[in-house]
Amino acid sequence: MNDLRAPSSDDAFRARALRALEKKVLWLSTWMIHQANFVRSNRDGMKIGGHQASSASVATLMTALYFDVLRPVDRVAVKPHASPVFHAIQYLLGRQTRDKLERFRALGGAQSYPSRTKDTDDVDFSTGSVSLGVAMALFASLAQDYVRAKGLGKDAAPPGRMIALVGDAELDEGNVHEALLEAWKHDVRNVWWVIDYNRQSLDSVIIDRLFDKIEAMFRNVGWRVVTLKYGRELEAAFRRPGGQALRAWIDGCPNALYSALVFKGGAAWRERLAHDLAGVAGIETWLAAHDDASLARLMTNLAGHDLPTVLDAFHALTDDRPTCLIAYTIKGYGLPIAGHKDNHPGLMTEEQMDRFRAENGIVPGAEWDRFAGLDVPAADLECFLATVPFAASPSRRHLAERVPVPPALPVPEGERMSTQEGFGRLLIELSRAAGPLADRIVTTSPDVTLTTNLAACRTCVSGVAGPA
Ligand SMILES: Cc1ncc(C[n+]2csc(CCOP(=O)(O)OP(=O)(O)O)c2C)c(N)n1
Repeated sequence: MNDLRAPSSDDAFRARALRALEKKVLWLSTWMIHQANFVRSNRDGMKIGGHQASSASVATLMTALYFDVLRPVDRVAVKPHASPVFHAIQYLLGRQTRDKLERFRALGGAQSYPSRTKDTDDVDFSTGSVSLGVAMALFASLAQDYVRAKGLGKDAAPPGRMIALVGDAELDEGNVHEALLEAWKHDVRNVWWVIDYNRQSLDSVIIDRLFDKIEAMFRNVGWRVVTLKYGRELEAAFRRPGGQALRAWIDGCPNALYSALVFKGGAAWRERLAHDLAGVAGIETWLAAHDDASLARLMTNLAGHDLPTVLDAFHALTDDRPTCLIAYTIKGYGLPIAGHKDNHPGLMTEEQMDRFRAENGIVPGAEWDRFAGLDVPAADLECFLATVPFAASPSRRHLAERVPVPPALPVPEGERMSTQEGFGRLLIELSRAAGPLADRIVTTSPDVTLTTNLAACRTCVSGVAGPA
């Protein structure tokens, strides 16, 4: 360190360190997938796959969360296709091995989708089938409330925030909407759903103006909605002559056209804007002041890729109100496949990867080096990583005390009965016996307490999801 002040007290240093880590997260997640597909030996030639574009879309959001915003008590459901980003972050934090990254999607390697059972780097929720993690984060918050209300938790730490990083297409799944209503019934708290609004799904572009509806839906169930649309550079451009027309143009731009222009790049942006905004005072001068590369950079400066904007938005959430953050992003941001309509399973070619490696200042052979090519010295980054709040405790897992379970349960009296009745009567006996086991039994039956004979069971709370 040149600066004698502690890194954590130096805002400028923090900003530089976070920016460097954001770049490294994008590099490592992209390289991990490339390496698995093009470098690692492949005995049978079968497709390996991986999602470079989906990962790039959330590199900034996840950098902000894991390296600055999260505390050990928080829990995150990571968008399934962003698994490489999660593993890259854990690697930078020293909680994932290079060997597992090199075996991404292979037996024993880092998993395609974050897995609590198969991954070893502290996954909070297994996500894979899209939308399940989203709902899980929400139900985890209800479970947390239950545990705290019953005094079953061990410590008096403040409640964790249950955070889901949500692909916009995940909202097509019905369980998400059921979960929202259920959460409303139970006055859910401490939940953030961060929607990675890249407006691209697997096969298609998200229908325009869907988000008016989605926003209304969240507000309807009492959630705060925070929309992060433009980054600071675009906001500055909107303040220049012609800027209001530019903003109106982007606001009205169909999702499919925006994605296509992102993919085509600066020359295409120039041609389209010169045509559509012809005659608007200030636009011609503004266009002339940018070369193609800087024009493309500016037109893709969405808030979900603008680290300071993202950090400010997260840090502004200081109460426990459930919150939906809609972060405008670009699928494949920072990669040559950005915006391409088929980029969901798309992989960068070897030539594209060679260029990307050079742009990242990484020499062949140094691809896994945690700090290669960054403009912050490695020792300073190690210093910074040692102060990351999320990594402050060595383990985030809690082990519950063992609860004694009777060796046998009395067979319910009676000649004949249905299994449903038998089950209900066994549970009633357990509940009458009271004690720690009874205190911890929660049924998750949705609205079938009577028909499953659980009505007399004093500890059973029907409709609350998740065992304590
Ligand atoms: C339950 C379920 N339905 C459909 C799919 C197929 N599928 C895989 S990815 C995907 C779209 C992903 O889009 P999005 O959630 O917006 O994430 P992105 O990768 O675009 O960021 C779909 C529909 C799935 N995996 N699981």
